[in-house]
Amino acid sequence: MRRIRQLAVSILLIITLTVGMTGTVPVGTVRAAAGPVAGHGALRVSGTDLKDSHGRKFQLKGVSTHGIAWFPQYVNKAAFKTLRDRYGINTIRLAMYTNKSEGYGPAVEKKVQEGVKYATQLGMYVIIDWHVLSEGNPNKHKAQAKRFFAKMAKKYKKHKNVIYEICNEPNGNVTWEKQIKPYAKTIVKQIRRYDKKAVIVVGTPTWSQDVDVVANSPLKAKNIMYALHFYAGTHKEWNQQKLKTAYKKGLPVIVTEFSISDASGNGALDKSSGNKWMRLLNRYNISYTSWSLCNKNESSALIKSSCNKTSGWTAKDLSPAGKWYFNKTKK
Ligand code: IDC
Repeated sequence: MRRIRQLAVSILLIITLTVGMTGTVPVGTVRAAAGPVAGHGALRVSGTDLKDSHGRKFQLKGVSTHGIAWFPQYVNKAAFKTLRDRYGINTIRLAMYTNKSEGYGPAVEKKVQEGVKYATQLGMYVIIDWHVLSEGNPNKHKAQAKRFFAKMAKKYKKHKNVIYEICNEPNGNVTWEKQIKPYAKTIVKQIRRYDKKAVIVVGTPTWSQDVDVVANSPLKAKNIMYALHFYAGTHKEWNQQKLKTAYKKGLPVIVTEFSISDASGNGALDKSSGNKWMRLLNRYNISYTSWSLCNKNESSALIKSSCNKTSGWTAKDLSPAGKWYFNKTKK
């Protein structure tokens, strides 16, 4: 009898230990180390939605760097980890300006690859942003873009977490039909030579505002999303209407850049306009990444200008825009 009781106690002990080891603690640890990509896998576009590998609707909640030539110090693993673990961020957008005068060259291309490496190690999604801005017309650097995206697609074709954004904000005297669509066709074809499935984000006319125009003649390719950018202090109902029109026409839209500052990246914050935008994005399951991860003395910067930390930020290190945004993303 005593033997049996002893045996029962031992079995119970073994069960408890086994459950303890293989159950909650270690699995939780592994999951935390592996990050969102481990749970959601490769993403794809389905109708207006971004979906994960289980076919469930998925939303990127991200942070965009400022130009990585100016603020390379924020492209570090500890920074991305802080954003992931403390603020619920699942995506990093690496903004690489495309003019030599804005730092474009081999050093920033290397920085992009460094950023992709950290994001991958942390199981985060990462957007490689070809940051067309002052040149207006994306065709101006089309040859470089072709070369760059071929290189990236070859390198990252097996990655589940890499997203390509091929022209940040076309602007000036360019239209969807004449300049942007032909450019997009060329670059998409180039990426697809190596990477058949990765999500590709295409910029839209007027600093990536005219998604309603693009909705009338989107590209025929698969896994494409179209960028809508807004700065809530400047862009309000009129721009939201463009989004509503595009969405109702079935265009898959992604907000790869936004802030609650004005369109200059500075000025007063408009939280109430920002809140309206966020409600709309969540209602439509639209992904977003906020401009920008830096401590520049401008109101869209997410870090206080007096804070020089490049990771490990707590609430007191965040700017008012940072506090507003991370309050929404953190779990
Ligand atoms: C801004 C930066 C600012 C920089 C300027 C020019 O916040 O520090 O001096 O670019 O390089 C965009 C652009 C984005 C802009 C941002 C704010 O994609 O590069 O960043 N903005 O003006 N589109 C609309 C607003």
